[in-house]
Amino acid sequence: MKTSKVLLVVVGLLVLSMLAACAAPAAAPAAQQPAAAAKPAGTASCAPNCTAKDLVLCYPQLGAESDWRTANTASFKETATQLGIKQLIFSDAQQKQENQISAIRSCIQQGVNVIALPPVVETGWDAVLTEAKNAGIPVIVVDRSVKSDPSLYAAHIGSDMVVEGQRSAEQMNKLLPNGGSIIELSGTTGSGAANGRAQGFREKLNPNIKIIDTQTGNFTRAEGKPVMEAFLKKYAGQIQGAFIHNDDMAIGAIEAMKAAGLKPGDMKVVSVDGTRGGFQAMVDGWIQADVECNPLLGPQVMDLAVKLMNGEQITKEVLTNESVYLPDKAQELLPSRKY
Ligand code: GYE
Repeated sequence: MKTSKVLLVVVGLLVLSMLAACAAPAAAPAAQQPAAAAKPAGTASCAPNCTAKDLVLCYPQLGAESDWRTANTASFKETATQLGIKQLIFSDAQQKQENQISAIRSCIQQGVNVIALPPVVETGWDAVLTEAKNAGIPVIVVDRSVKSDPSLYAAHIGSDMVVEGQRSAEQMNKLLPNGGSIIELSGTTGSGAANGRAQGFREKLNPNIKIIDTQTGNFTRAEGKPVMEAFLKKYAGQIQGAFIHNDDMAIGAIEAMKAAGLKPGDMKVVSVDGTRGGFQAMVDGWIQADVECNPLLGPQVMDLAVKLMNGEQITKEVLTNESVYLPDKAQELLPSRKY
């Protein structure tokens, strides 16, 4: 019968294939083969002997909004020259994420060894980080953080912005022991620096101190001034203190305070960065505490970049050592400030 014949053939074939499988030498699947230790992605052909001279580094800087940023850019350019790296591909995104993304894409196309990214904001990086990863180019996140899966970048080097916010609150607590109303001049909306500082500040601020308003000044002097002007109009005579997310905005805000007839110390100001401008404002009595944030990250980033090229094991999160400066030491330390 037709069906029985077909069945016979099928069974026959089955038996044959089983016999063949038994007779064949067991070929181990590729994954089980004792592979030579895989080189981490991003390892360069010069590994393990790559030096800074082999490094082509992409640095899509986020902007030139502050003295901190100027010092950060200078640190990268000076370190690149000092170490004699092969090439530093530098660009300025003018505080626009889309500009940083296109700069990264251009670096991927040029086949750089490593990309160091100071992200203007925290979110929206997944696509371009995936593109870099797929191209085998490691990304070191510099300064501000990203909210992306850590598998998408090699490491982060920068400050703990939450700790900076906590330190700022501790200073404000000391300056206003009986409590009071304060305003907050915040950094770029959505940036890791502004988010972290705002969070840490709220975590440690005494409950008798109330933040009555918060506005962004985008980390610039130009925007810090009108924001303080508006605060002083709206809350005339009601503000005892100000938490200002960076020295540049503080310097802009101080101009507005002077114009409104305030005297140094009338409003307690806690600022962040510790730039020369911030130190001068402490000497002049306008800033009562300056929480340090270190921009001189060039040497650490380039050292790490060479390690990545060599396929070396690296630390994923590298935090900068920082402290708090008060007016009593400002005069003495000002001449030695590097930024
Ligand atoms: O505090 C500010 C700059 O991201 C830490 O950005 C940096 C901040 C810094 O514009 O001055």
